[in-house]
Amino acid sequence: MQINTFEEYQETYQKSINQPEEFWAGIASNFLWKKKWDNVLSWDFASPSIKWFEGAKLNITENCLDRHLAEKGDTPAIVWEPNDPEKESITLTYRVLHEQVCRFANVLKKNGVQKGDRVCIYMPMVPELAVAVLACARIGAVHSVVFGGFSAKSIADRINDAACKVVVTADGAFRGNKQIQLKEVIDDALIGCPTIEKVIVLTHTRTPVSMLKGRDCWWEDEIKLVDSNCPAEEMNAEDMLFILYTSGSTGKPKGVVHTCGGYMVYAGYTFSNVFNYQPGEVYFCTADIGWITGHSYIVYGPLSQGATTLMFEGIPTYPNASRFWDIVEKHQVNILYTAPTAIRSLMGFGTAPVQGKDLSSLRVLGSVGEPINEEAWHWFDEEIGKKNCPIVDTWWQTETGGIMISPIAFVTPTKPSFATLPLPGIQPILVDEQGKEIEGNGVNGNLCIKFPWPGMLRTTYGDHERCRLTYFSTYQNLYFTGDGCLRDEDGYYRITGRVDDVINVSGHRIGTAEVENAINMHAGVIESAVVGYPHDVKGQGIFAFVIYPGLSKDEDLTRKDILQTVTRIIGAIAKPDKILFVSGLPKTRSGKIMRRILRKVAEGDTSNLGDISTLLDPAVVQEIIDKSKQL
Ligand code: 6R9
Repeated sequence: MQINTFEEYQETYQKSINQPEEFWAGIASNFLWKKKWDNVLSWDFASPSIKWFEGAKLNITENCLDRHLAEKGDTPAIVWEPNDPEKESITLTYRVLHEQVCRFANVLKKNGVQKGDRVCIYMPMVPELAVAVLACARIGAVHSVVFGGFSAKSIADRINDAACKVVVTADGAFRGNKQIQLKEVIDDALIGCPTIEKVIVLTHTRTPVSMLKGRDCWWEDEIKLVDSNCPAEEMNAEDMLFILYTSGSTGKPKGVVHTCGGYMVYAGYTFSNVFNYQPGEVYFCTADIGWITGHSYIVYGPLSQGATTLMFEGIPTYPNASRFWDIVEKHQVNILYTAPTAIRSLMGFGTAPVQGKDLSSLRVLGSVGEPINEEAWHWFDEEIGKKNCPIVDTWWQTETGGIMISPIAFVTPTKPSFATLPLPGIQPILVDEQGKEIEGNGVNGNLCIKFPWPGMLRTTYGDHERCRLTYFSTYQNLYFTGDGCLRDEDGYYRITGRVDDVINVSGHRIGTAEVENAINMHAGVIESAVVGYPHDVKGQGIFAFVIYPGLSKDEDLTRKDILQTVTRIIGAIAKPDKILFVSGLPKTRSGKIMRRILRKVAEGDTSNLGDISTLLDPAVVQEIIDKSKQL
């Protein structure tokens, strides 16, 4: 399944385009199926309706666990590194992980979870999070993991959207020198969640929590009451595997749906190839399982390939900026997959935290989540990879399920800040605003994909029309990514960032409308407009223009109040970096906010605002410019 030379890549790519069904059937035959498919692919982007490996039966956990037991039972599946470096790390072999997953799967069953039921998982980065995810998959329940940084309201919205039956959580989480009271947040969320019947709570931080009789139970107690034998549920290839919520240009996050067969094949194939994973190697992805990167490249991709995946509970700067490098040295990490925002933040500490650390085990480096700037690319290459490790700059999305455009380690010649070339099976196309294909090289356009791949989303939960409208209606017969893209003279792809109203803050997708809604909920706020602006560490920062009549002299306190409101409504990750109070917003005569102008102001570039004559009240622009200079 692994590609070893550039010529082989080119041949494989050609084949994957000319005979996609044959190609993917070949890849899929490397996995364990209970029954083979009747049909490799049927599709129609207009509906959209996408079906891969129809008729096939499988369980993804048999691919991630059972099939490795005979030869790799004693191989580490998960190595866990705690937040506190003084505490012991934990290793779960494939045998132990299998047993824990089966046990917890039985706990879910005992608590009423059946095939097809939705389970919300809100947990710290501990091995039990992976166990809970896999236990759902074991019994055919659909997991919906919610990142530990989201607020009670965000959790409630997600639980209600999917009508989840059970929540799996923990008392709390450690993050650097902070503690997050997860159970408390869940308790707040559940006030408005009538579908939840049971809450299973893992003991982790040992903070006191309230346990509601009849609803809440302890993970540790429950697993004692069940045995470790849990046959894997037979799933159809197109049965739902999980829902993961992500932000778009409208206010409400969407539940992206992935299915069992195609997702498994795609996550496994891309993991094995992009990182050139070799048996016995230690692979460390620094993402959180609350995001798609964690789903595909901490859990499903690596485990389906029998890899050793390292899970880290903490943050890169705790207890100091050497933490990642200490982990690499301690666990002899061979492959490190991280995000530009982490690289930039560590770069800020200079080279001292890297000095004296033995990074010689590293073989491949990876980047994901946002465009990586050249400076960060070179720092990663020189200081961490010692110019000896290929960097795979992997472009993909929650919706794509797995890596789409990326170098293949040791195969594709890399170029700083370029995601380079499409993986086999991926057919990117650049289009102009009208949807006309932009051919040739040295061109810019909106990035679309013109042919299905096994890992792509199938729908948005509970609202198929929204899936059609968001991804398949902008351009006919194309999947629209929402990203702008350059194809250079060599045919290499560089993702230039979102062309819609989505901001990418430290690799986290945040919809401007979502933040505006949250700000507008604050008493006193009449209206707001939110835009992204370049931020040295986060990639993009959040800039909010807020109309707040009757603002008292203490602007700063009001700013903090608004931040508090946003934290309550969405979570701390959506807090604006800058808030500017204004008396009006630049609107067109039809009432549309001209974000182009606000973006320029946020960037601090007000010299050329372009044509503002179509504005209802051009005078507000001058006021905004003057005020922004005082900020
Ligand atoms: C995997 C993930 C998706 C958006 C995507 C794009 C940006 C991700 C990138 C990248 C440039 C890369 N993005 N990887 N931009 N280069 N290597 O991040 O999924 O959270 O859904 O975000 O992130 O803008 O559209 P998700």
